[in-house]
Amino acid sequence: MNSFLSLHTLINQYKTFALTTHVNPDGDAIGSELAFYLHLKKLGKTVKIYNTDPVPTKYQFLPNWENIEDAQAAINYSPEVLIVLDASSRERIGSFLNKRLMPLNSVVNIDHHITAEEFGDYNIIVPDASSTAEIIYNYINSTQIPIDAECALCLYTGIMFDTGCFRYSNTTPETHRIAADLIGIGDFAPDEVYNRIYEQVPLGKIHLLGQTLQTLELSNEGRIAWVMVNQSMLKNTGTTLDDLEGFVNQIQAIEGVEVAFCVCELPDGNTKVSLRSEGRVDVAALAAEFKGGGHERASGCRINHSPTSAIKLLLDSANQRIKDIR
Ligand SMILES: [Mn+2]
Repeated sequence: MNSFLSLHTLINQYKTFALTTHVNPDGDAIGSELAFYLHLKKLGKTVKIYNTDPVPTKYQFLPNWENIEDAQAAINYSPEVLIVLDASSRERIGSFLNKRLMPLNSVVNIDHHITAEEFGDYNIIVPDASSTAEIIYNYINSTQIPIDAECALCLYTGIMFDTGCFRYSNTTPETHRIAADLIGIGDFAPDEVYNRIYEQVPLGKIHLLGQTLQTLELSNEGRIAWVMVNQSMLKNTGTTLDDLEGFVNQIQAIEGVEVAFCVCELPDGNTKVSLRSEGRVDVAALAAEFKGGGHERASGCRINHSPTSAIKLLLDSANQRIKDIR
């Protein structure tokens, strides 16, 4: 693992570090940041974490989450190395952090997204890894520093989240071996982590899900399914875009559905799209048509049209792709 060796050398060379991740950080983003933070602290480094968006409440059980600072706080800190985790592209860390932290002497980019851009001076991109947390597990294990109980909890959370609780196709025997090792090291119960991530659903989100399911439509003899969320639904349930997490999976779970998408109207009238595939249609390629990205089975994009027009465009592409596989 040459890239691990060069990262190790780089970390030994410098004293001051900043960590960041993508906007709307998820379990893998936060877990990976906190695990790397703990690792660097153990080495006696000065480490700060700056995120564009706040830590979602459900991750506020992870050790040191309160040390994650708002992007604006980076104005007072000039670290030697910036480590970007799970971000896919430099734009996804947010514009302020891009201007403030990117022009440093060393940028390390660690990611598992198949569409990840090599924007760093050092890029460790492992598309076979289930999550960024899995890459960090392997990295820390390649050093002489042991993974401790707190670090194990952060990494386990990242892996659990990005594999949808070991359900998605990115789950490998290696993922399970790593998870088993982390459970052995940590002093957490896996079902408690599950409860934290999946069973703290705000009531408003359930109301939003109810309204969203009312919009369900199917096409192509039930092979394509979609739902549509507008701004007034978010307003009347007191929810935000983040609360849409998981909705598209419910639609994809319908018997016979090959491609599912959830379109949401943005405040500017444009549309945010989440896509899922049963496995035969590559929705990363579909999202790429609209400059989006992700995985073959789970992707997303933004379309500069109203939701209704966006649905037409998505249907055209999905119908064509289904024709191609048949
Ligand atoms: Mn990830």
